[in-house]
Amino acid sequence: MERKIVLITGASSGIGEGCARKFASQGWNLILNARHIEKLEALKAELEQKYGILVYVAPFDVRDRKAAAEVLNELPAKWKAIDVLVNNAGLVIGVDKEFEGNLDEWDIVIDTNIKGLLALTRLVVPGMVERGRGHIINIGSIAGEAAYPGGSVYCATKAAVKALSDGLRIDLVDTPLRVTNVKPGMVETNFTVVRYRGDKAAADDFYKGIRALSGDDVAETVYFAASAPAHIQIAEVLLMPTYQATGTISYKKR
Ligand code: 8X3
Repeated sequence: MERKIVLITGASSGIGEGCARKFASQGWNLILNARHIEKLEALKAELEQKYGILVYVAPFDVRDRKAAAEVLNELPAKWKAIDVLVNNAGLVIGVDKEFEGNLDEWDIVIDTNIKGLLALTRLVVPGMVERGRGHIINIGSIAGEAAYPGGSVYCATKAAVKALSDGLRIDLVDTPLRVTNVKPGMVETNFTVVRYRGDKAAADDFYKGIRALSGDDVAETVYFAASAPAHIQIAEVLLMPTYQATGTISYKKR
């Protein structure tokens, strides 16, 4: 059976890991990217055994576009025809005010969320255009809809993901390729621990009183877009917990 291939960045945890599990369960072969190889190797062993699919481990930091190019250019022939690119790798560090935060941390956020996504798009999409087949699914955020306190740089990167998704959709309009921007609200993953610079208690407190989405919940939406009939382009999806209304308004039972 000819299996489809999905490349997922930031696949070692959270939404990326959820996507790996979902696509694997549907019989897709996976190219899994993250910075650290150990978690990817463990996922590979688990998912290959469980679903009889194949996993190619692609360890690099999406900020390092030379490393990304090396790994992707060296893909064995049978792995080159990527059907879906899930640009998921992303983070935020800190909840500082725009005039007080750490510029070095913001470099990491901007370089990952914007420039890393762009580098992967630039590396993978030309092959999709050549093959006349492909789908780019960017993980945006409710944070891209409007700025919120302590989030201006992160919100700006996710607004950029929206512009990059819309721009790519325009640039590909005369091709069969599709572009989707999936914009989650509150998702309970390690993302928030990183946001609070490793303070697990602060992260746990953030989710107290509300049932947040899981990485697996978001993966369902990603897969829905990826598996839609070829003539349907899910351009954007904004999804959030039932008790959340906007990036700043949610109801937490305390
Ligand atoms: C992160 C979701 O709600 O913290 O993309 O902005 S939120």
